[in-house]
Amino acid sequence: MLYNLLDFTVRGDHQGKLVVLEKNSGFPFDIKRVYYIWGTDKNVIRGKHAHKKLEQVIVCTSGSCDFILDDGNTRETVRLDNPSQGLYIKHNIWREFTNFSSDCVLMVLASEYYDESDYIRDYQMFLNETKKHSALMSSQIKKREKND
Ligand code: T46
Repeated sequence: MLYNLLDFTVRGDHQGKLVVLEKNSGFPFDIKRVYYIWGTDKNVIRGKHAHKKLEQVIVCTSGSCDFILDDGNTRETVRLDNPSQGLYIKHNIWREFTNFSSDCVLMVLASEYYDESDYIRDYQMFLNETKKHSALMSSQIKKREKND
C-alpha cells in the first residue's frame, strides 16, 4: 500500500464540526511541524519529490485536489476532498499533487523539521535509491533464511 487514509473522529453539533489531532491520541507520529498550502492554480503540479525519512499526514481542509503516489513500481491516485480524513504518506514515496479546486487548502502535519537534504527531487535518482533498497532487503532476507 502506498498510503493510508486516516479517518478522524469528528465532533460536531448545530454550531459546526471540529477535529482534534494531538500527540498520543492515535496519531501515527509526534508532530514536529505544520504548514499549509493554498492558492495553487488548477493545473499546476506540485511535489515531484520523495523524502528519505519524513512522514506526513495531509488534510484537505477545504476544496479538493489529487495526489499521485509512486513507490518506483506502482502509481496510485487518491483524491482528497474530505477534512475528516488524513492522507498518511511514509518515506520513500514519490508524490505529485495537482487538479486543485480554487478553494483548496491543504494542512500538512510532519514528523520532522524542514530539511532540504531529506528531499529526493530527481525521479531517476529516486528509482535508483528504490532499487538499491529492494536489493538490500532481499539480500538480508536470503541471509536470514540461510542462518535459520
Ligand atoms: C508534500 C506536500 C504536500 C520551507 O522552507 N519549509 C517547509 O517546511 C516546506 C514544506 C517548504 N519550504 C520551502 C522549500 C521550497 O523552497 O518552500 C518551497 C516549496 O517547498 P516544497 O517543494 O516542499 O513544496 P511542495 O508543495 O511541492 O511539497 C510539500 C512537501 O514538501 C511534500 O512533502 O507532500 O507539500
